[in-house]
Amino acid sequence: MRLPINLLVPGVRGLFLTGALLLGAATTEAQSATGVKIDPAWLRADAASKTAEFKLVGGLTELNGGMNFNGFSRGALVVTVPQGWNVVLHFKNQDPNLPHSVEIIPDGDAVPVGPVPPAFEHATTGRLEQGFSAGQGADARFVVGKAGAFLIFCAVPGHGAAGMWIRLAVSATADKPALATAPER
Ligand SMILES: [Cu+2]
Repeated sequence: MRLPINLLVPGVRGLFLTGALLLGAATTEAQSATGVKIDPAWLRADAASKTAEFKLVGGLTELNGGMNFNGFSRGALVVTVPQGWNVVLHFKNQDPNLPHSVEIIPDGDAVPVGPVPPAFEHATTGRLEQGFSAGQGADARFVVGKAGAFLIFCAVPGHGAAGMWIRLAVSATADKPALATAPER
């Protein structure tokens, strides 16, 4: 009985090792698949007028079939803005294949399938359902009056639920806007 067990142990160890190596490789690939680093030029802040301007690009890369903002999906990019500031989203769609739109929605348990009322007045690009085709876009201007966790969400049916959303954190304590990455959800 001992011999088979002794023979099994190295085999099991080998399996664990292989698993760990594969896991490591998959993680590295997932990170490089994102392919995009934060460009500080995306975000401009003017403290005097309490205005944050954010350049938001639909389908910047091929990640998630083009269903990404600035190359990020599933909450992997976080835009933090102090509560009470003005926000201007300069949205442009660069995806040659799919139309996209933008609205700010509350962070809930499930990402909606299509358009819902925005979390802040005017916090949409319009054309929510049909979206903007490649080369088109619109600005959204709104005031982030309440602190909390929100999503920058594509309302073209199915896109948000497929991962086309990043995060907007409205902070009661931050003194200036910031960009950061986060784990995907
Ligand atoms: Cu979309």
